[in-house]
Amino acid sequence: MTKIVILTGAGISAESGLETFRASDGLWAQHRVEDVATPEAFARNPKLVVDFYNARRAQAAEVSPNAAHRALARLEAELDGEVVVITQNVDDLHEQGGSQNVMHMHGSLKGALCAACDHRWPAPMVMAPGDPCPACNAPAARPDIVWFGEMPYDMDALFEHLAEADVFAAIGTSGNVYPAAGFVAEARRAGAQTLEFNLERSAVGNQFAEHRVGPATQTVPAWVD
Ligand code: BJW
Repeated sequence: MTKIVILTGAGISAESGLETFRASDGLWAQHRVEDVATPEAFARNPKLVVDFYNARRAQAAEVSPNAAHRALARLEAELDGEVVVITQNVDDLHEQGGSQNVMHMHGSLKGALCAACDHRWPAPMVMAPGDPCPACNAPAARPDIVWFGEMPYDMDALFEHLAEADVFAAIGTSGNVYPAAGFVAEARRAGAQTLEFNLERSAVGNQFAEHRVGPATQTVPAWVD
């Protein structure tokens, strides 16, 4: 039975209309990463951080899955084997596109997390700093997002999937952020065939055996179908 593990990044959602992080007009061009995506930034200025994620949540609610998301859902439905999508994205376009086996290693815009007791619950469309936690009542609600310096979700399960992969494909990710950037090395160690789908070679592009260069909405359906 073939096992395909797919890592996705902001590039797969770009053609749905969501900005990537490291393009010159991307998210980090308007916000210094240390101002919005670290626990220290949230402690210093919770309103700035919560407003940034409120704006991202509103944008994500406006967009739809594209041909690349839908192709991955077809792959999962039709493959005689297992497809696991590990996404770094905090949107839910994979699920909207029909994928069922999706792991959100960097959290989700749809989630809230208690900074005091780690309870997780569905986020309202507009969060406010100091919203109370429904479990412990501390005024400590924060977006359920994995920031720099924090441990991504489900690491043990992710590494188990990588160790069992026959094929590892990375789609639309720049290879700048670890541990995700190290997954290709892990998959190679497991003997997987490795492919990268991107507009250009990523920072870890030389570790992939194959490259499909171009927009994901073209290269991913061409691979799947
Ligand atoms: C297209 C396209 C189209 C465009 N078609 N392609 C080892 C070495 C050095 C540092 C570290 C290290 N290990 C850990 C660190 C520290 C740190 C880190 O990596 N720092 C680096 C900056 C060096 N990592 C962490 O702190 C992580 N935690 C951690 O490591 O815990 C300890 C641990 C140790 C060992 C094992 C396990 C754990 C946490 C990282 C959290 C990242 N959080 C963010 C923000 C929150 C989410 C959000 O707000 O949305 O997550 S950062 C940001 O980058 C976001 C993304 O998920 C992530 C990756 O970005 P992505 O998706 O690759 O986007 P871009 O914009 O960079 O690239 C887009 C790509 O698409 C480009 O290549 C385009 O060409 C392409 N593209 N359009 C195809 N149409």
